[in-house]
Amino acid sequence: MRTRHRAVKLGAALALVASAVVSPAAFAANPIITSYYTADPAPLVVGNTMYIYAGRDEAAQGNNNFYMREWRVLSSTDAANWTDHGAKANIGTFPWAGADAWASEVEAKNGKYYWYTSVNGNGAGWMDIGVAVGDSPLGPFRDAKGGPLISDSTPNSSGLNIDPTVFTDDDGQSYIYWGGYWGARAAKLKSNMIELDGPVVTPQGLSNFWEAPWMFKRNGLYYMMYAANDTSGCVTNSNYACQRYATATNPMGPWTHRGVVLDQVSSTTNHAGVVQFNNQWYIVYHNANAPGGGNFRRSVAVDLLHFNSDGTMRKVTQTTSGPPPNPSGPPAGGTNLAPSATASTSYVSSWESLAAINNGGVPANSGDRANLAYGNWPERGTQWIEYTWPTAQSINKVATYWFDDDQGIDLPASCQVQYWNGSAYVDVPGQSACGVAGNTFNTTTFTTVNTTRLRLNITSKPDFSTGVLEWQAFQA
Ligand code: FUB
Repeated sequence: MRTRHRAVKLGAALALVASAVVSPAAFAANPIITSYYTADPAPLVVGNTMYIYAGRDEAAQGNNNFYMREWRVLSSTDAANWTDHGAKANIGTFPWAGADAWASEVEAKNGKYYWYTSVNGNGAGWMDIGVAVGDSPLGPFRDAKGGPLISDSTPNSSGLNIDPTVFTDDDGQSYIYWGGYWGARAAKLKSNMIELDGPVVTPQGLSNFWEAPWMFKRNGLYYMMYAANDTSGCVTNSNYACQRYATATNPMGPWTHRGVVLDQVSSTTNHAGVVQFNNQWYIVYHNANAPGGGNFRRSVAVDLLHFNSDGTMRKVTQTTSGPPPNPSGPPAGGTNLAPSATASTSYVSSWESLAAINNGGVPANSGDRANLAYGNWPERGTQWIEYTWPTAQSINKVATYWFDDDQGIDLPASCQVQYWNGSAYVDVPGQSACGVAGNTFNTTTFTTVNTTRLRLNITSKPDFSTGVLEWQAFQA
């Protein structure tokens, strides 16, 4: 980032329109997309889908300055083939900002998606951290606060307020970490996700921190990965950067430095994120490897990440092939008996389709109608869907992906799995919680039943109807 110069402010009235629809395209190599330049990737897993939120490098060839005006989204269900969803936020998303759509990260919380961004506000100082919010991983996103979450006027803020990474611990407490120019910072977030909760602290132990922190947790241990640019084992020339990492037993540190996980890349900046997806760990980063690429024309790459048995990270092998396809399967394996069943229901809206529930679709999120949707609007209260097989089946698990159209259909208040015992419908025995989370398969296990008919009772929230994108039933 030493070569970074302040970009020309474009003015708050900049008329940038985030793309509403972009033709999807598939990619299966590194960089994962070469039709334009992408940088500062932040992965997020929702259900069976990995999303990557990335800035777009628009600098002309030979221009040694960042020119970045929008943030884009890509997604994959196998971490190898990627769909481009276009720009889902841009400088115009933040009316108080004017330029420099730098590194960002999305955090899921409270059923919403909070997009923390580095952006050049029009106030005093240079870079600020803003936050946008949306109801799905693909938005639409709107400014959540009406001003920066963090700016130069935030007490004890970083010398450069960029590169937010947000982490939510198992107890529900969220934290934000950020910083550049060697100044790492951390703070708690209030549960509304748009206010700091308490003082900004300076984390201890992040040796040679330069910028681009990324926080995650694995097996009870906290990991902070970050860009460093020292020449003591990191880079050959301090215009470049590597990714070092540290671990801690508390999300606020103190941190113990563990070493380099990603060597210098072909671009001067080095910005990465780590995520677990379909039982495999991945690192998502950028380099200058696309045709015509450079330090201000970067491109996102994905590679496998491995841990040693003591929890330390192995150094990443940077590839041009990318990882092998790792498709989503059913939640915990087993044979899904749903496609061989006949489906019936208490009610289906005439424009929706009961066939949705057992057509084998893998929804990207709860609003994804790509493989049809079952909905029972305007019915309320308890409705049911049911499977019938010509012969008895042994079943001990179901998985439900709820439909939520953000209109009359919402996630249910509760649900209950029942089976036909030969004379009546009764609750399946030993039933685990019947989950009602959006954007994921909700798995319910129970003691094996032998039956020709299985039913899902769905109880709506007041004033809403309910819907299902996929209902799987597994052979015991
Ligand atoms: O893309 C602009 C800046 O370069 C990011 O905010 C830094 O992390 C570095 O990648």
